[in-house]
Amino acid sequence: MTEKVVVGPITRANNEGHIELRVEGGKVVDCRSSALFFRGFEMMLEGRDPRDAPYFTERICGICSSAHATAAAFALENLAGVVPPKNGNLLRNLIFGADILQNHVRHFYMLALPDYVRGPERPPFVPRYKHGYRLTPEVEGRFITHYFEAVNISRIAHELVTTLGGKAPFPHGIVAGGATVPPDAAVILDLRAKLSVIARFIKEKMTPDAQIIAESYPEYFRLGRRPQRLLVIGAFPKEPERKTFHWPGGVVENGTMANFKIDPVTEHVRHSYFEDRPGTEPLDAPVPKPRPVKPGAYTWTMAPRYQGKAFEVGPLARLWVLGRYRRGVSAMDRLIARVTECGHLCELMRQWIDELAPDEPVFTRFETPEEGEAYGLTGAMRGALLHYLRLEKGRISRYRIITPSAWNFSPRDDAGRPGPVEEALLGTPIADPKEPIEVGRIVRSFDPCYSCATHIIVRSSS
Ligand code: NFE
Repeated sequence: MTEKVVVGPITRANNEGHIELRVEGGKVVDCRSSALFFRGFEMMLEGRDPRDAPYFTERICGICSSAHATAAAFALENLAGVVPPKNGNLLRNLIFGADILQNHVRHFYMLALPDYVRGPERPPFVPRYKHGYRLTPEVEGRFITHYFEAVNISRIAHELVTTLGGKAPFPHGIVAGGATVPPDAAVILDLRAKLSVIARFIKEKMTPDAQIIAESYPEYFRLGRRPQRLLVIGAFPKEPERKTFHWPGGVVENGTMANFKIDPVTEHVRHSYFEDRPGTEPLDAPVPKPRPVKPGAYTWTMAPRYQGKAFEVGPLARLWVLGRYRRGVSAMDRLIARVTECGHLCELMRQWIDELAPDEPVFTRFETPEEGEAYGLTGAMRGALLHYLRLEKGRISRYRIITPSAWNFSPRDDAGRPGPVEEALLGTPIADPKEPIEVGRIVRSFDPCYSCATHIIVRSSS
């Protein structure tokens, strides 16, 4: 007998998603991952000044705003042929790095942990499933203490963003041409002090906590597995010209690794609420028109593919390419990789603070070109982020965005092949279809962001 199981809305995620499963013989035999609202930022950008693109695209999402600012700034710099000063590059790396720390600490403690730790009998820990938790009350108590400390640590990380970017979320310090805040001695001292508080928490609490979860729920190294297809776009330029990256790009497939290129990237819309067109259209083609009523469609996310295949993006993919974590591709591997990445990021941020030069410039002036096109590429909190910018008469005539959650939460493609989260859920044993705790654990291991995945605020009524 086949049973339909619906988990929706997916809570403890950035905006809402929806997972529909068919369970047969205690296992998932079919799965659909949906994002149920339309956004359309690309359309809002048409006709605007390209210098506004970082500020506009940041509003796609509060949890990864600096990633969008970075990609948009890179796109305009690439088009204008402008190189920021060394300080500009370092400051942007620091704002973005602090925002990633904010995200990862928040994800581990506030979004993922309640899947494994019961917590006290009060909100936000209830309501919750009754079964599937296995930590002792004593260990749970320590986790809950750390949970509340993590709220403060995540706030301190946001303060770092604010010190250099003016506000958080949606910092104004990342612009085409560099950054906006000169790093004087007081700023540098403040950055160092706050970073050391965050780094200590990550080393002494978050890392051992992740280890305890991994040891207590070892079956999650087997659950949430999918084929080894991992994709990374480089992040954190080592130099202002962006030739090499502290987190390099790469494409891993069944044991082989290759450089990431733009040309093999396509977007399929057969199962998305957009006007149909083949998934072979080039990326610089116009944004497809929304079609909220379309047979066979089940999500507002398009399906990005690389060489026609579904690739997973995120901290696990990044650490794999970097050679710092290569255990497996499962729900627990994703969780551990995200925590591990925080430690590495703190080391890099210390180095960037040391390299700041107080009396040197932070911004390179430039003239906005009238015509042209360019990509802005970076790795965001959740993985590969791509912006495409085309200018005509000095205004944006076309803008395309492919976000990490679009990669991970994509629906089936033109050939009917599932997206990464769908792949990860297929075959999962569901102990109790009334309490499918396994689904939340696997889905949250990808750190879902449905805001970015669908990138308007209101579902179209046309
Ligand atoms: Ni809304 Fe985002 C990140 C981007 S999407 S969180 O990270 O881009 O996955």
